[in-house]
Amino acid sequence: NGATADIAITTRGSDWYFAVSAIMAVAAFSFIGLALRKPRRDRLFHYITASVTFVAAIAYFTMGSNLGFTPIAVEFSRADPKVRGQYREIFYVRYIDWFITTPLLLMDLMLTAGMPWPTILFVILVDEIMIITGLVGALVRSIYKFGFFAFGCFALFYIIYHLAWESRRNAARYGADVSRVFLLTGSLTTLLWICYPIAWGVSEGGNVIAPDSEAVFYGILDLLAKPVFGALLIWGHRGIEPGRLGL
Ligand code: RET
Repeated sequence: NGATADIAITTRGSDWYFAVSAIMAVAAFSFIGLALRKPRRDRLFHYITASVTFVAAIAYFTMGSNLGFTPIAVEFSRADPKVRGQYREIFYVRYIDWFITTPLLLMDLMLTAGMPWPTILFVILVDEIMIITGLVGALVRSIYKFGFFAFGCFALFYIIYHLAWESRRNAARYGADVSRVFLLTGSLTTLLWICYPIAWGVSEGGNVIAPDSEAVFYGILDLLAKPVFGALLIWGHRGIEPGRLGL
């Protein structure tokens, strides 16, 4: 066991990752099932949200199988700061998931708010910058890590400003029901997305918590940000004609 003895790797995470994967898959099929009961024109938010949960199901299946990670040298051991030359597993597959799913979640929100495509595409670009800087930061040595992290946090601030201010005001123009579903899902998103850099800071960033705890932290965030968010969004859209939002 010499090769794995000095790499901090999740030991009990696998079952949990598989469980999250199963929940994501059930959510995805449920969203598709709900879509099939609607006329084709009214399925946009079902399709977007089902895609998000399908991609997450595959990412979590990958992590449950102990794949999609790479060992990265950490400066200090979590257990004993005097011990050097240790490694931690960094799940790069998370970032492949986020690169695909966070733009879709932003589309869910900004299309609900009736925002125009140029604005949506620009905010999505900023979101991709956030994910990529997070990935690079996760993979490089710790003296560089927090430089990339800072860029990612700036990007997140910009996204939150757009949701909390520009999109919220725009949604209000479409009536009380649109405003209500945007406020609910937008607030949930703001609250949850701020927790991701915290999880990153204590996992990939600072190697403060164990990979088992990382699995739980990100897993709960992802369950709230994808299936729970998606269910609320689709439920909130029940009385809203997509045509009213210009879709
Ligand atoms: C990183 C590190 C760099 C700084 C910031 C981050 C934010 C990530 C976020 C991820 C959201 C993911 C979601 C996934 C799917 O449900 C990349 C961790 C700000 C906000 C919502």
